[in-house]
Amino acid sequence: MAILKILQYPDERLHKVAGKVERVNEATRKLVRNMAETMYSAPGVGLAATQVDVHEQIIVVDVSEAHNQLKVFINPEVIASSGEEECEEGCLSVPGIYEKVRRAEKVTVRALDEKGEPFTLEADGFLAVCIQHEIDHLRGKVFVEYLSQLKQTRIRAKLKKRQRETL
Ligand code: GNR
Ligand code: NI
Repeated sequence: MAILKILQYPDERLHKVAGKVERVNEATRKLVRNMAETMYSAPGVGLAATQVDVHEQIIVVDVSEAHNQLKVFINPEVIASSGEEECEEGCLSVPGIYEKVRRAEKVTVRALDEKGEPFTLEADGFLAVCIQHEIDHLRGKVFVEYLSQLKQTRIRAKLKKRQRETL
């Protein structure tokens, strides 16, 4: 297994749109294992392949306290959503920044699992927030893009400065 390098905002590769996984094979499963290890070690509750510079529709999520409920979504699609909820979000690609984002309260997601089998999951609460945050990454969207232009400019400047100082 391996810890993968997570792209840091503002990096234009975070805005690439991920392509569909054509077939789920051993290489897909190896990437999933490495993404899970990277997420747990960060630590984080989710990770999208986009964040490790792989532009395929793969996400891993685990919102359990014991880190024993890994969920893998390949080619995920939100097929239904309802309600609205605001949650303070963070992102491993935008370290140290936490801001409130409004999203659907409940989502129904259709995806393939790591065996390539289709499944449907209904999620609410924090799991629903995380799934939407990760699917956004696959579309090239980072949560700060929901904020005002002023906040985005400030966050970009802050992270660029920090990246210069830690080189
Ligand atoms: O670890 C993470 N925490 C988090 C908190 C609130 C809303 C979303 C998230 S996802 C984030 C990991 C991450 O960046 N995934 O893309
Ligand atoms: Ni993120």
